[in-house]
Amino acid sequence: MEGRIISLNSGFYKIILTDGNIIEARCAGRLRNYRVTKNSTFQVKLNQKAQKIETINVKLSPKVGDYCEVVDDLIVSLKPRINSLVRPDVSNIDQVLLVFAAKEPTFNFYLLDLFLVNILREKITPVIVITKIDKLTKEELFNLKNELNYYEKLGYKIFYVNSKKDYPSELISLLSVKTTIVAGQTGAGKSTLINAIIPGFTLQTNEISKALGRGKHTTRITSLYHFKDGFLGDTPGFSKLDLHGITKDTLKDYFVEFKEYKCKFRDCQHLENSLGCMVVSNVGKNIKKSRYENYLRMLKEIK
Ligand SMILES: Nc1nc2c(ncn2[C@@H]2O[C@H](COP(=O)(O)OP(=O)(O)OP(=O)(O)O)[C@@H](O)[C@H]2O)c(=O)[nH]1
Ligand SMILES: [Mg+2]
Ligand SMILES: [Zn+2]
Repeated sequence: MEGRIISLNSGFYKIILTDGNIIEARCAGRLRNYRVTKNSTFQVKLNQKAQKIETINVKLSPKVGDYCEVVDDLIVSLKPRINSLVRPDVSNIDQVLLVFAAKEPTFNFYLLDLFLVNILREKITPVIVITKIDKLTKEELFNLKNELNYYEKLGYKIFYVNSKKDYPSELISLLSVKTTIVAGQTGAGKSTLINAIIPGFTLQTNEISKALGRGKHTTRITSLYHFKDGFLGDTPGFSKLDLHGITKDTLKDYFVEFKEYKCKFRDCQHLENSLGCMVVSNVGKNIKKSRYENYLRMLKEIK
């Protein structure tokens, strides 16, 4: 039997089979990827891209999002992954809704840039969703939109929602036939957003702890839900994010605007003291200052 892992809880994997049935299985030890041949019978509409990937012979443990083969109640093999994120821990994703609260927790541009880098590295499409806009004054919202306008110009879609009231309908059309997950800080409103999107859903949500200014980790596991011929997944929030597999030389590739200014120096890291660097000379003009500062901060972290 073949299927896709939609959740993992204390060693038990929930798997949606190609016929739509959901079963529970375990995994005996670590697995080996196996070759996906062109005429593989695994032609579910769940995610056809899985067919195109070359075999990589690594041993890995199954995770949510993986396509797998099950014999009896055991996962026996995994399909090669298209991509794989560490936080949240999930694979074969087309799209991530980066959920940021406009307020509570406070909007954090560094986290946004960090997130974008991690997602772009895995060739996943980011969509920025700003929740809790009802908590801002008109002026505050205007200012936030003004700041975020820069990201829109970079080509990222941004949605502004009050998930408690509005039905973010424009967002829905982006979800069909794709695997999309919500990701973001604890208390940002990820589960609330999914409840607003999927009719009848009542995932557990929780007020963020005002005293601490951060959330209480309400969602504890990643789960994919079948929606619009694709999947929409809820994930646990986090308060910290690392850079995974990114080096000091590749970091700049994920700051898409840097490429536009065609720095003439080979292997330039666009450091502040690089005389004649076209990126540096555009900072504060065409390049948002906070983006550049966040780039330097990440570079420092990598080094
Ligand atoms: N006013 C308002 N409150 C919201 C909105 N979205 C979420 N909330 C509230 O924010 C709190 C946190 O929401 P959750 O959906 O539990 O947040 P989460 O991101 O899933 O949190 P974790 O599961 O811990 O990662 C809840 O009290 C929600 O009711 C919104 O658009 N407006
Ligand atoms: Mg949640
Ligand atoms: Zn440069």
